[in-house]
Amino acid sequence: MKNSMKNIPWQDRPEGSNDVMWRYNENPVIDRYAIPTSNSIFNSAVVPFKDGYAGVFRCDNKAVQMNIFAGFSKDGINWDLEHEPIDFEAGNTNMIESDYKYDPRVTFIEDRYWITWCNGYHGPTIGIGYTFDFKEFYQCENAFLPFNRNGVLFPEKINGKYAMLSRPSDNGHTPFGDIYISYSPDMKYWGEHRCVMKVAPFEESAWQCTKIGAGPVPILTDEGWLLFYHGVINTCNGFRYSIGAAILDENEPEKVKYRSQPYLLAPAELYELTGDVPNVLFPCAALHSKEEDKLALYYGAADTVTSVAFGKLSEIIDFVKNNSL
Ligand code: BMA
Repeated sequence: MKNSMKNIPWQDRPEGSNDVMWRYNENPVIDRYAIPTSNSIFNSAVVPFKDGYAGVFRCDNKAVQMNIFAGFSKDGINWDLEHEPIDFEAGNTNMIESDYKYDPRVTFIEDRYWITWCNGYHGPTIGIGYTFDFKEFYQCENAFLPFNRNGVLFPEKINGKYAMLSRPSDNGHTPFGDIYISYSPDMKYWGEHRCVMKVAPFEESAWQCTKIGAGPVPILTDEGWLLFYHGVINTCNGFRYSIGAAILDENEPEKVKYRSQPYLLAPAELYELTGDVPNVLFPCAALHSKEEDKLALYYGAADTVTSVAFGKLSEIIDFVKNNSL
């Protein structure tokens, strides 16, 4: 993929830090009230677009209706978000019902930008849509039956088929959750469902012992697919969401080669610890440049605002390999 970090105001690891990833020092990059109707803007996805970036943003309004909005940026930090939600036309189906939309991911495959999100259809399931220009959008068949969340496409076909990670769930604040992969010849019919990875044993890695879900679109590296994911522990004060990473086999991504035992980022800053849902880091996008060895991770903080963290691609891969479960 072309250098997607070129306009980002990169920051080096802060002096004195040993952490594998570090936060942008002006976080959060998108305020909860960035558009007139919003209560919160978080769990959002960005991609390189034209001479800058485009994105699909989860904006909950002040009635706390969840919907997704297009946005544009020159530098990946300062965003202009549309004030109206995305209005989808029929894509490969006329059945484009949606009670709500949230937690989008975006990736370019072949000739267009594909979007997945959690789509309300008799409960949460995986919605799919596409756009060529972030102006007109088309909605396709839902990928799966309810209940499912965290549908994340791979950025290219694998063995001739589209591939998607997902996390079968329930209709509420699911107290379980493992990551599966499914394949499709046409983005409409999905099958060949395989388990990729399950929660970790409490005594080995408790931050990811209650549920896990895929985050950004996986990145192909020399070691395989780098997958950031969220991991959850159920505490006496509720769920706590942290960020880990795994490396999946390039040709058989249901095979996990490495998986981080320690988290890469966990709630620690005020904007992560307080908000509508405290103690949540929820990554939905990553920009990277292999040549420059740089990565920018976009994550929702406390279900309220959108933030960015940086890391060196090679160091993240080494960290996952050297600290694998
Ligand atoms: C999940 C989803 C996410 C949210 C998270 C933490 O179930 O609803 O959108 O960020 O819970 O509240």
